Amino acid sequence: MGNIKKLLSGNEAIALGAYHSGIAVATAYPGTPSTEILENLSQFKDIYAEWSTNEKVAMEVGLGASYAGVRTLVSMKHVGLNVASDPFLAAATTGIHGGLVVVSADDPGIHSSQGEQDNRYYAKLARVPIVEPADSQEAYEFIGIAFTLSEQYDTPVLFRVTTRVAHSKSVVELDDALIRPHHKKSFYHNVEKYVMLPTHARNRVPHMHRRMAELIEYAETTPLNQIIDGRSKLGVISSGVSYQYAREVFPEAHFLKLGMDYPLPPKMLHSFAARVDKVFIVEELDPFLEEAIKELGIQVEGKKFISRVGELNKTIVRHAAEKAGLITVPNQPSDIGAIHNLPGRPPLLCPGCPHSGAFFVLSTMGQRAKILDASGKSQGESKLIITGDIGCYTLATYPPLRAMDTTACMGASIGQAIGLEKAGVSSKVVAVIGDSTFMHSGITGVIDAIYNAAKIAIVILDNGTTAMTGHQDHPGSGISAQGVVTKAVDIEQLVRGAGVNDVKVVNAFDIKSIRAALKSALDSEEVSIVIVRGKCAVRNKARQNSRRVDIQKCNDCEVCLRIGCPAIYKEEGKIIINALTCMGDQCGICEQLCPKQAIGIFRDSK
Ligand SMILES: Cc1ncc(C[n+]2csc(CCOP(=O)(O)OP(=O)(O)O)c2C)c(N)n1
Repeated sequence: MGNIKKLLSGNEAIALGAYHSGIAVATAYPGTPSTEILENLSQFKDIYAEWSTNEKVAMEVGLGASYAGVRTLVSMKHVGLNVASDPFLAAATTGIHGGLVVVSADDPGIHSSQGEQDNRYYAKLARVPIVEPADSQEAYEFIGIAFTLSEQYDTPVLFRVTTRVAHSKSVVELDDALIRPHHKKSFYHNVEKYVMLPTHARNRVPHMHRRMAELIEYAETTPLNQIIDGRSKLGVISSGVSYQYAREVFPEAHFLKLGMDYPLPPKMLHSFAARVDKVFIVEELDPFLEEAIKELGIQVEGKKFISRVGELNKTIVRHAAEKAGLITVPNQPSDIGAIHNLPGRPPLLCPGCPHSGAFFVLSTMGQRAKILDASGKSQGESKLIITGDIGCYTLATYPPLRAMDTTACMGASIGQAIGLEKAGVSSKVVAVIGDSTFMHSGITGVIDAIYNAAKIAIVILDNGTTAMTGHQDHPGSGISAQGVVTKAVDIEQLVRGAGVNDVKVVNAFDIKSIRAALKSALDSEEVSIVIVRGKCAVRNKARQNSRRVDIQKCNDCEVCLRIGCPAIYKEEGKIIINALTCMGDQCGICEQLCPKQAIGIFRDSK
């Protein structure tokens, strides 16, 4: 190790470690908690880094680059690997040429995701190794080891992190020896390896099993797995961030710290178990290690005492240890629910959000507003079903808008709308999807709707960015991850090209036009699309002036409060518009909706 030290998050350390390991290509689709990996890599101008259209494409671009002989990093959030699973398993079958490391950033506790899943099982399914760091130093070092491992065993490597490791900062000592080795670009024609016809694929399967047997041998001696001797007769097996909690709870125990979660080292595990009286496993989410270790005939405990739901922390592990009779906890205040005692801050759309107007109109259409109760539960069949998607706009589910009935996974809104319509619901069905999500996986739904003559309306909320994950560019913005102006994919042309005749583009801040376009789309007998276009408020720097309420004219009807704009609220019985947060000239939705013309612009004094 050299003497340069840096304070880095796990994601920053992964990016720097990958760069120092000589990667030439990096691909990703944004998603918490993985996004900063590519954001950091895109700063290096001597490598190629792209935001891919979606995770599947990211994996495919990564695989192509690996076939060209260069080291490649592909990163995504846990659910991204569901999207990329087909090429991921294909990569596991063909093997690689230049090292291919796939980062899966899992989100235990669902801080910012549509679900909780333990992606270690993907490695087992694909028969590839998992490397898992426990802090930023390891994230930096292990990435280099993962690339070597990938090349040595002709396999993609799943590099797993979780939110705490990805986002926590700690000091990283950089390694001078790792700085940018040279990698040759060379594609070798080898159809038996790269063309997965059944005859070729059949031959790769025994190769994968041989590879796994060799990886087990590697796991026995790799520095990724360490035994740390302790003084008690308790043995603890752990990995990733769970190891950090376990170290604090069991300071005296022997530890087997796994930096490689799969495949496991049987000899090492047996000899570890033999030197202690009892083995306890501390792992987040599913009993992935526990099941595999039990299969080796080693008696262990873990999940009997530790929940498989959500994130762990030191207190949860301490309580589990106490329940298991491994420690006695002196009477001390519990911090188990500490974070839950903070005041709730429900997420809201921003003041001046270009999504608000469309949702306000949708919420008032088809008697939805009358049919949903305060909690959003149905009191009967409304005349409009709104299938939703994932992005900032999912927040329109909450009151006062309550304008979303479903959200499953990225791109699902359009398929779900088709399914509802084809199943014969009596209501009209409209799918609502953001521009980045549309590029990611909405277009295939449109093609399905055209092909199968679905009578649905589709609203594409085009704010020109991937707002939810921090304003990354996407194919519709025409700016690459490295800031190069490329060609923007035009959503309108795209859907017209797919066969949609009825396409309207409306200004996101013009309520009358939105209402007219939506009414016509819902009355249509064919697939119709309304593109609601308006710049994301957070990126809108041109804000000037603000709106205010003329209390003489205001009759307290509260229509303006139903927009859900956080700049508008009621205080001491009066409607107030916060002049500091109101987007002023850039928005004006409240002014258009006020039936008493009580809202107007308040010119900033110059
Ligand atoms: C498979 C998958 N990949 C990535 C994400 C992370 N993610 C959530 S919403 C979103 C896109 C949001 O952009 P857009 O649809 O344009 O809506 P906006 O937030 O801009 O309103 C992303 C990338 C995810 N939830 N699932």
